[in-house]
Amino acid sequence: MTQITIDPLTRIEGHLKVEINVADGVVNDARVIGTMARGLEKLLAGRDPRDATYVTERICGVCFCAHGWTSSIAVEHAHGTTQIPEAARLLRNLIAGAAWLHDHPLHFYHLSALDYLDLSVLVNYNGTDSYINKIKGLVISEVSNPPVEGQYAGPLLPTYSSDSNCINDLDTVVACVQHYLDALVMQVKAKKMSAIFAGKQPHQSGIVPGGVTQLPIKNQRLQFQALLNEQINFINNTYVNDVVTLGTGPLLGLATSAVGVAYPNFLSYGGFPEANGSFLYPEGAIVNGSLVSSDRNAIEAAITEDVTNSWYTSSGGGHPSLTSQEFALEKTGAYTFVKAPRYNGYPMEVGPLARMMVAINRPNHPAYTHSATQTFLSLVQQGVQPGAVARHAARALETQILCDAMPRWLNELNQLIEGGSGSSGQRIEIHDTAHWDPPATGQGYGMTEAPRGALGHWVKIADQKIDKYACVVPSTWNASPQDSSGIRGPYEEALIGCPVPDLDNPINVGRIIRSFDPCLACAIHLITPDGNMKKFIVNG
Ligand code: NFE
Repeated sequence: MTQITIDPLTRIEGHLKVEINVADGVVNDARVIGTMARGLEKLLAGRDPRDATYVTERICGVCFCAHGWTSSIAVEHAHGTTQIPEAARLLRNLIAGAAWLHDHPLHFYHLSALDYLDLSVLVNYNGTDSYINKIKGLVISEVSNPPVEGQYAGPLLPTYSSDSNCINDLDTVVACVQHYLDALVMQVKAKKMSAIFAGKQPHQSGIVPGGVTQLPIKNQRLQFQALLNEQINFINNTYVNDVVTLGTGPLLGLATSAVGVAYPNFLSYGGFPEANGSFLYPEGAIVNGSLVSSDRNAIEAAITEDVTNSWYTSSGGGHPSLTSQEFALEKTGAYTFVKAPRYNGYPMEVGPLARMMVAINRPNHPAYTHSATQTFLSLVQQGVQPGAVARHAARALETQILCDAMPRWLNELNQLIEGGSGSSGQRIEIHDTAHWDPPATGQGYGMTEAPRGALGHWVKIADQKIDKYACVVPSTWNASPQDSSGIRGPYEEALIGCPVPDLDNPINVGRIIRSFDPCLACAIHLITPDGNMKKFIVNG
């Protein structure tokens, strides 16, 4: 048996370490390790509850909208606010939706696609086609000009060597590298969309407890519409095409294998509220392949966090609002700063695949009949397994669902504003943040869907200040360690059985973990400037 450590595993976004044991060419044990200390919730203690929206957005540079939104809902819940203005609902959907349009293609093109491409066909190209040579020049300069000598920090490297699953058709590789570049431009535009309605990006400032800060004027709405049209074109004609074409073509063998399959347990809190109280992406919990609940309050009550193998005090499990936030670095057996959330004791996969699995299990929900959901269902019926390739397909297809909803929400917003229900530029929070007193005491939670999955914030308020704050983020669910029963988290379970025919080239491990789109910055929230965790704890 051979032990392999990959640290960091994630491309660009780091601090996720993976240790695997390989015997007879397959992984038979795995530990996923979050290597940064979590502490952001402690920083919130004693602060004004309204600060939580802005502070929690700093957890992460990609899903900040989700944190700000979820935090606002948690504070609203603690306050007793059950309804926000209709225009605020639409604006929140549009602000966060634009962030998703940035996030999902980024994951595919910039963080994952290179796991499936054999760039050597481009590097070794000797033809005269000027366009191909231009693309080749880009790849070569990545290879030969590392910004720090000997260290490849560029987007195309580091990467593992190609294997037999890598695509080596020159035209496909060239097209994917071109789309990699196109996607960068589209991401700038998606961020701009979100900033038009939310004041700035990253770290929006438009969503606040009670609503949003202002209504956009007509010019802003027109700008947003124009940029949205470009996004829809790119998502439908480039991103989804690439993912589905690759997944059902050259990668079909991988897609129909068990590579990267975790548990038949999936969780969605429901994402993007509609006017009638339902969600664009349906809520639900699937355990052992069956939908067991679609009641959000019941789901919330069934969540616990186990810290048996995490560097926190107390080994017992508890509701997220109760679990320890005190570090215990010397704890025997502990191996990660990530806690182990469980639903009724079960590890649950969250994210695009989970949302799609819930959608295909809820035939009466509007999402079920969407062509993207039906495409996913047909992939499953054709034998595509809920593993690495399926996660990419689900992510791309659910972006199409969002692309269909966003113009509708924008139209509704236009009608609301132009119909006279609120004049442009007017503040429309129901609790103006400057004049709204937080409740003296209260407790609440917010549950949303972030791009990487189910996101929950819990807040307890005492003396108008935050007494305790807790975040259970998507990557906490997926990157969770073994619990007190020795049950692995979803990343760990997905690695069991992973083929590693070449011990020097564990490319399948990267494919599996990256298919979840890990964000350890979200899962664990603080690092010391010198990287010395212990020193921080002692002095901190
Ligand atoms: Ni830092 Fe996040 C998302 C949240 S963590 S990216 O999406 O919440 O999984």
